[in-house]
Amino acid sequence: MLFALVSAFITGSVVQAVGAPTAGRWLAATHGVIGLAVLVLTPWKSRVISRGLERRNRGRTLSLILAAITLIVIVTGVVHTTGLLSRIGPFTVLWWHIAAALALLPVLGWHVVVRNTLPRPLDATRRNLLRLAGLASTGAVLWWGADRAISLSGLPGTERRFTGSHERSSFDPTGMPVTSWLDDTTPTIDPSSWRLTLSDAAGSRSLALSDLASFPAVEVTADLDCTSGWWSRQIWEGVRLDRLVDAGEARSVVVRSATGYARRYPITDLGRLWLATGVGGESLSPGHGFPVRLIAPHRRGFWWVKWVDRVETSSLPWWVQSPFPLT
Ligand code: HEM
Ligand code: HEM
Ligand SMILES: Nc1nc2c(c(=O)[nH]1)N[C@H]1C(S)=C(S)[C@@H](COP(=O)(O)O)O[C@H]1N2
Ligand SMILES: [Mo]
Repeated sequence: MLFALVSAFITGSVVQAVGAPTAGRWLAATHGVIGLAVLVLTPWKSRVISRGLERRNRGRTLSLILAAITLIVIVTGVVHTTGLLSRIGPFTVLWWHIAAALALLPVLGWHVVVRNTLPRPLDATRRNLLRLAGLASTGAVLWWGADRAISLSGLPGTERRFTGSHERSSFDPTGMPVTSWLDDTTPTIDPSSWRLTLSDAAGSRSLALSDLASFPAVEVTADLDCTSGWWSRQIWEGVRLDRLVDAGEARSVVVRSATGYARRYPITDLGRLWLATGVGGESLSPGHGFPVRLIAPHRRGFWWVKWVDRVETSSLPWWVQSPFPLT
């Protein structure tokens, strides 16, 4: 169970980090299979639980809280997948799923330590490996059944993207949710005083909006896929970064927001990143990044930096950053 929960946590996080269709589809399915395998273990676990409850172990309440959190994680996972419900209170169902999974980790750690059952090397016997295979296939059957049930009943989840996200307001930018990663709020930016600072092999310079407008802009149809569980396809208008940036010997490029939010990309991405000033034929709305935001079609939403005011190349590799933003 420990193994299943930890693997579920890891695969869930990796699904959120990855933006590539082939890997993504398999990852999401694997995550679902592992998550449902936790359910398969309940009959065995329920015996351990009743024994533990009879013994009146100290710290029982926290174990029961652990059980409640686990249930929430699995139920929100399945509900998100069906697409039946998009939000609970202020947050999306997937947001609750992730929050509950994050809360689960420390409580699970405590439980395993207090009940003194850390995994032993002895546990990797042939018999247990066979059991593991049985568990994985039962999880897979459940996942497949859930997936078939969702399609057959025509639930919204049938249409979900390979990341598990549900479609929202495509080709209607005004209906597209305004989202921030954690705590960013929409800044008020005066377009006449806004400047883009570029720092690269050609030195440092600053562009006004009118300067940016003199670069060739193109339309890019791209899917913004937020890790809170929705995606939206829009026609963006912007300047490709390799038209603005002189890569030189740099290994990465950092795109910064006026709010301080920033991401670092491999330098080879310059040809597939755009600085957008418009969407759906209009300029960006403040919430969606006015005056300029990044379009990163092959990446998850948190890479689409809004309110960009600085782009700089760097000699560091792109992975010198937290895998997920910290603000
Ligand atoms: C999310 C997963 C889990 C839940 C919801 C859960 C829940 C519980 C509950 C409610 C009890 C009975 C009350 C108590 O003794 O505290 C219990 C007992 C116990 N659990 Fe867990 N548990 C989980 C995972 C694990 C894991 C991963 C291990 C070991 C690696 C483990 C080992 C034990 C042991 C040894 C007992 C005591 C049994 C006894 O006294 O005979 N549990 N668990
Ligand atoms: C203990 C940890 C976790 C468990 C037990 C778990 C379990 C589940 C389950 C049962 C599903 C539904 C699968 C289905 O109905 O086909 C699911 C879906 C999902 N979970 Fe988790 N999860 C965990 C952690 C996470 C984390 C940490 C993330 C992200 C950071 C995450 C992201 C997702 C996503 C994106 C889906 C939708 C996949 C799809 O629609 O195909 N999960 N999870
Ligand atoms: N500056 C800044 N840019 C940001 C974010 C943020 O919090 N701050 N959130 C990102 C996330 S998580 C997503 S999904 C998209 C959402 O874009 P939207 O609000 O235009 O839908 O913006 C990204 N860009
Ligand atoms: Mo997001």
